[in-house]
Amino acid sequence: MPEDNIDHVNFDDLSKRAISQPLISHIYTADPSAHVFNGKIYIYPSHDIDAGDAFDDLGSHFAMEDYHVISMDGPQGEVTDHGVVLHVDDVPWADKQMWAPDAAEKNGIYYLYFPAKGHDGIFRIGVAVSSRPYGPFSPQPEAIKESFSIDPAVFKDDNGKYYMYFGGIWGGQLQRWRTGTFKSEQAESPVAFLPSDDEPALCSKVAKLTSDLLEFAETPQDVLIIDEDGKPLLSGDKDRRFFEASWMHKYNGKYYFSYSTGDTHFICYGIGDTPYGPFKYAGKILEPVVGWTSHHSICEFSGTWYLFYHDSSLSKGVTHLRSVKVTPLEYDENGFIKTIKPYL
Ligand code: FUB
Repeated sequence: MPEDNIDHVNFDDLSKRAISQPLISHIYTADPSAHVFNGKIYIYPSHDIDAGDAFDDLGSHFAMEDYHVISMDGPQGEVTDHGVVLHVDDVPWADKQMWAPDAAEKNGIYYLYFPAKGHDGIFRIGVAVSSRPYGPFSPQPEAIKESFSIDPAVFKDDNGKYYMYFGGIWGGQLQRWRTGTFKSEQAESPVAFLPSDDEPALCSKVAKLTSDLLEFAETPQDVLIIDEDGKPLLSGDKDRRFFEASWMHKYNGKYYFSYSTGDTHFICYGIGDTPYGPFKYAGKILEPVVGWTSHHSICEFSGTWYLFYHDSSLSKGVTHLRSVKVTPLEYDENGFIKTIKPYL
């Protein structure tokens, strides 16, 4: 239920019909990236605030300044907020808009990956390091070399290799990198430089990380999503094409690439045979939630799979004040994910 019709929504009724409730309500949190570290669930979300910026199609109202980490002993367990683990003022290269983060672990070291706009107004992706999953995290002095756009998601494959998926169109600036260099003209238009409707859609990007997990080990390449005929999804296929919020998980040896369709508000996915794809479009994971954005992660805990997601029900529909939630996720006998309706 995106922003239109929001005036007609009875939020008390909607909250009662919601399949799950906010995990925490003393702050607003969004974009939950969940991982199991040391037998506990750790969630790395955005920390939503109201900085007074007006709603626009570039996402200027998402003016977040810091990150918290949330942990739980299990999906039904008590939730701990570990407080501020990284602030934009502590990141030399970053100026503002600390958007959707993710984390990874290697050899007992924890890495927090985050996008932010640099002082030049260009989104880059940074990394900060800690000896504990709940931080605090110390940022690297520079952003990851040749990084751009938003929404990093880091996936560890069974062979110990790590891959970063990233990118987002409109305010996430992916379309402005189409030619390989950043287009600074028409900065106020979220759709300038997008392919036309009958051209292949822009893709999320993927790059293997270096063994120290601090840089790209290769030039990022396209994460292709193909239709039932093996053709790339088109830019005009707005109910299915990639917009932002990449996530990767593995189920029964197959690679599941999931993402948000942005302006059509679905979480969708495709299935592939390698971390690079291509991924054959496989369906919807989550129907639209209250609020404009939808963003998720998927992880297994004690043999059950869970979808972590957000909505704006607690803030009564305020797009940039969201709350993190969790609900079980099921596969059918053919490995397809059963679509989740967030409200009964
Ligand atoms: O939270 C800011 C942005 O909203 C994220 O980076 C996007 O994925 C969307 O959820």
